[in-house]
Amino acid sequence: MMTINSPFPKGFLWGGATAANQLEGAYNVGGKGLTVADVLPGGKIRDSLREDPNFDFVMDETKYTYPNHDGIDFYNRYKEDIALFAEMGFKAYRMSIAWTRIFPKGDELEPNEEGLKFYDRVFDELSKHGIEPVVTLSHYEMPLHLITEYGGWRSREVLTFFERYLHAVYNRYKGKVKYWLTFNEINSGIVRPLFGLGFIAKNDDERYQQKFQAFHHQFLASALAVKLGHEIIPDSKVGCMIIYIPTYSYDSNPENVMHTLEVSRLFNNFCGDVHVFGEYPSYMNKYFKDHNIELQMKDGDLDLLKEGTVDFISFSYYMSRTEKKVKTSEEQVSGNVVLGSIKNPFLEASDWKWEIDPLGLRISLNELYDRYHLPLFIVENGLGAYDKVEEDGSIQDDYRIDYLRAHIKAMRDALEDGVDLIGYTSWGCIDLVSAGTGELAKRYGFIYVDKQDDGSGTLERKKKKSFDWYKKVITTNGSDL
Ligand code: BGP
Repeated sequence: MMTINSPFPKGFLWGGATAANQLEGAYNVGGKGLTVADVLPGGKIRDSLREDPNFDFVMDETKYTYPNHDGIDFYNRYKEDIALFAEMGFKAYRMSIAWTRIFPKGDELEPNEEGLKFYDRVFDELSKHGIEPVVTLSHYEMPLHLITEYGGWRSREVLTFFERYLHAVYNRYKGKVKYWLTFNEINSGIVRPLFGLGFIAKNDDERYQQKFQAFHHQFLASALAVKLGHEIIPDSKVGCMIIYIPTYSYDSNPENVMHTLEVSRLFNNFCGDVHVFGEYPSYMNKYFKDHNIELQMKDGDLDLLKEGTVDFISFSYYMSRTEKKVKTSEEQVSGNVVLGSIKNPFLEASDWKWEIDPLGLRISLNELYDRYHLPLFIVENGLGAYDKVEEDGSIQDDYRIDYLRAHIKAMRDALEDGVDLIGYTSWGCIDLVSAGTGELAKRYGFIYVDKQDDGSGTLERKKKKSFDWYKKVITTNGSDL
């Protein structure tokens, strides 16, 4: 083993990350209710639903079956999967609780015991292996009933139901879970309210007034999650979770630089600022005014935001983006399809046009730490790629190793810059269903799952080449990459 001193602190939380609706399967088992993810089709079209005016939240068994209903059957195979995580040496496992296993419709008075028991079993299994759970309270799903009956997070009533959910899980798991994350990639609602906020913005009223009202309710819910977390589990640490995408100006034209600042504030900073400072940032006043947004608040709302500021910042990092105030039509289509940003000539992109930028991770860590002075936790990072099983059964995913190595080096540099980074859980440590596209073919794992998008496959788990590599990284605490 290498003897080089590692810049990673002792106790650094190395591990992997997943989300309930992307791997558990068993979507209607154990009393579980339907969630937003259960009515999204699989296949490449999912992303295009973001603003589809014809999309409706209706369960149609003929359309919405594989893969999101079956996931990778973690519901039944969690012991085998956790044993593989333990073999890699995981110190932490980021996972989410499906709200609909605990409150199938969302507005019941009492939790579903069978759902609670499932996560008891998972947490006990993790504890057996000495793996610390890091639990997302809501990862891109909310009970479908709360969407169809109440309009998702636009309704203030949802806050009451979420509070009930918080009491149920905090009281049940208080001896088992210390690290909690509130809403997965909360700022994704800026561009994609479907997953997190529970609606599709089809007109300007929904795009501005209703969307930011929904955000306000989620901020209150997040603050409540921190406050109650500290009350019920005194040693708990509760963090927010944002997608961080460092945003570069296309050139030194001050018009483009100012535009870039505005894009970045809204996307990268707004949600984090509310979570850390417990108040709305002043730059949002102008945005609200320009878009005729008037938030409806109740007495005590602003106090709650102040009382529930987060203990740490967790974030996902996959790519950077490049902005220009006025884009040519060619630039509009050549860049990042999800974000509408333009192509960066210095960077290569993944098969899904996500621009690969390890230095961007170092930049992100520095920007976040300079701004917030709070511990940082990277809870998602990885390369979605098509993997091939060779004739001898091996999976030679050197491209994934290269991607992860470069990003871990960037973390090392950021630690040397003085950033306080407490952990790294790489995304999709075991292959799972893609959130953006609904496919299984976009794989991230160290562990291959034999399941294809047409439903074929045995679900057998196989170690990829990256499995042993990541194991070595963890054993040497990041000194041997
Ligand atoms: C994040 C989500 C995850 C995950 C990941 C990869 O946005 O929090 O749920 O899926 O991105 O994205 P995708 O699955 O679209 O490749």
